[in-house]
Amino acid sequence: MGNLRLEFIKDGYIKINTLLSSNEVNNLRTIYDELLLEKDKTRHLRSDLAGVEGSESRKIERITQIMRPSTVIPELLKTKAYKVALQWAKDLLGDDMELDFDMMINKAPHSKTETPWHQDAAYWIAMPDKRSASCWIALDEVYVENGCMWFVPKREGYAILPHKNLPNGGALYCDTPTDKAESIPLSPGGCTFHDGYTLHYSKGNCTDSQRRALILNFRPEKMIDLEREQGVDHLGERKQRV
Ligand SMILES: O=C(O)CCC(=O)C(=O)O
Repeated sequence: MGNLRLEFIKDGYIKINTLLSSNEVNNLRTIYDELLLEKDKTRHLRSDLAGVEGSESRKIERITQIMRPSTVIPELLKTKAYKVALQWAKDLLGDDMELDFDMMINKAPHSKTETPWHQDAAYWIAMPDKRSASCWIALDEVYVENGCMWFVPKREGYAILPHKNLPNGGALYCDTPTDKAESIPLSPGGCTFHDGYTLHYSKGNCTDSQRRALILNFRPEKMIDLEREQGVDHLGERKQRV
């Protein structure tokens, strides 16, 4: 752990080959697929990070994002993923780390749409304590061609680069040199942790299967309180930092 902690602090991300067993992954996949199909119950939490093309009623989701899935299926909170990832967050950044929000990001087969380069902090309110850890758990084998994560090792501390919105309600992105970027393929049940200031990205899914990721975001308890006081609960579409 010592080395991984130092690596996380230095580079802003780490890879963990096995966070979950195949049984745990299978359990999560069942819940995940149920939520993807549950369009009514997840409507208020759901958006397409690729932006919407055509009319709302005819839209085909390319990058489905469902915020706070555990508010729809609370059983998620009891799964091993949430417990083990929380312990990792505490070990990496301190015992006051807690779950701020969970989310699902699914790339549909042949959706061929990248998640653009961004820093998560561009979506968040300004916080005096900047510690954060986002655990990105692969529920499928992930590799470059179906959209595994890429990171640029963090060197600039806590700077947030200027971000813009993709058209039609899509994700935030920033233009930045990415020649030092590293792709992180994972087996199901493997994960990465990145902090909110680390640039990351994924290519489009060019394969016949979906690319399912469950993402758990941790930050200090006091900063979660600050967010909630300011009305930030991560329900619904991601909003831009103001
Ligand atoms: O799953 C992806 O493609 C992107 C994930 C992401 O941007 C995040 O976890 O912050």
